[in-house]
Amino acid sequence: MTDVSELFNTKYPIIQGGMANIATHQLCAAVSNAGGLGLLASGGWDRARVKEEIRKTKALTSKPFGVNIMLMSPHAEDLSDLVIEEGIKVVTTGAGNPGIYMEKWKKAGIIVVPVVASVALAKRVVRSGADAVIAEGTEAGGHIGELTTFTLVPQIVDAVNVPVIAAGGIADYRGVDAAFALGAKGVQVGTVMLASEECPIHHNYKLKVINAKDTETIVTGRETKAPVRVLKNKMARSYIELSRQGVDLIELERLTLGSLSRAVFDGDIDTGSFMAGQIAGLIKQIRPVKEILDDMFLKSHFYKALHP
Ligand code: TUI
Repeated sequence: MTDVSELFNTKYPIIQGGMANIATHQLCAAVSNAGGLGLLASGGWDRARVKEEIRKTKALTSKPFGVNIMLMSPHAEDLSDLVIEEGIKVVTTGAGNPGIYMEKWKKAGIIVVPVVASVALAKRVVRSGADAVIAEGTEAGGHIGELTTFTLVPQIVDAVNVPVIAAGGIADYRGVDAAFALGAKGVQVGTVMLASEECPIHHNYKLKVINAKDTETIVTGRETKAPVRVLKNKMARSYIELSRQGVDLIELERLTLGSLSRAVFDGDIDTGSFMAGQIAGLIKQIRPVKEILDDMFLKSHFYKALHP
């Protein structure tokens, strides 16, 4: 196999990250139409809402696309059946171990690609039938593990016999080449897609990404065992301050409730939760998805060598 473009039947070996409330049909179809594997993020949505998004995506693209299932969602079980009924080709999972769904997905012919943040989980999901794994480093936005992309990717490459897709900290051709040098066969990107023209988020969110400097992200929620990387703002600072003071977890949860929606839909600079990765500092412009992808791969030495 040259790279995961063969596995996904795409032009480029790239998956768009499954960003809750953000990766809807507009972004997913744009990425698939531009030669990547678009992904619908089901986040905390219920079956009916995800079905609607799948139908809308099918109307916008004839190219392959995938669905991401966030395993902490109360709807994960329902959605695990929906992807089979809808004939979805690729399923990625996040924030947990998808083991209990693997058998039925494999039987349905779905390409299953779990996001993992450790060698142990990578091995476990490959044993239960995963076709590839996404090794996501702690540079990534949203819910994260401990290890960096640079350390995680080669360790997982050596530990499993399926293609590894690198995620966390990749936003241009240099990141793609670094990932391939570590042994990855593809990349997943999220943050750079936030700054695409097609991404259906509030303009303030995009501005926050393109104006971010290198040290602009911070990790909240370490105490609740659900660390989440966000761009610094009033909300993130008060969360960190309150948790330092030992405020109880229920109080902290109340503070964050609905904060991602406030960022995505309302562009609420003060109380929104603007999830983004550390590479935000590298991203300076809002561009069409096709330009982002073409630039990322047509300048990549590895891609050019593999696709002469
Ligand atoms: O899932 C993500 N990123 C996300 S999910 C999300 S929604 C959310 N919001 C607040 C708190 C929690 C979730 C926002 N961003 N990325 C994939 C990912 N999966 N990153 C890390 C992991 C992961 C971590 C630990 C996967 C498995 C794991 O261990 C599970 C186990 O059972 O060993």
